[in-house]
Amino acid sequence: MSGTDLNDLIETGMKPARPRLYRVVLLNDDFTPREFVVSVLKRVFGLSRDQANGVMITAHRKGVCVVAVFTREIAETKATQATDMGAREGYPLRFLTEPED
Ligand code: TYC
Repeated sequence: MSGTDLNDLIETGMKPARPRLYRVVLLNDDFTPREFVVSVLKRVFGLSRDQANGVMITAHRKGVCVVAVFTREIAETKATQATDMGAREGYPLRFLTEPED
């Protein structure tokens, strides 16, 4: 058997290209409660309470904070889920994605 993508890689000795990675970035706002931000970071991104609190405080003080890095579809899905959780409560909480270099 031949002609599969896997056999092509084996026969040519080529390695698959690494997928481009995307940062999920949390934006500060003046309205979303701190504890709500922490709960979203824990639920959507699997952060511990201490990690979530650190990300929230950095965004609060500096305006933005990188939450995590994923392949594009996962980054976009999580940013949308997290933004929607805020919107459902009437908060302007926003998560963006941006490609790494
Ligand atoms: N700045 C908000 C407040 O003082 C808390 C907050 C922190 C909101 C980080 C968004 O990304 C954020 N209630």
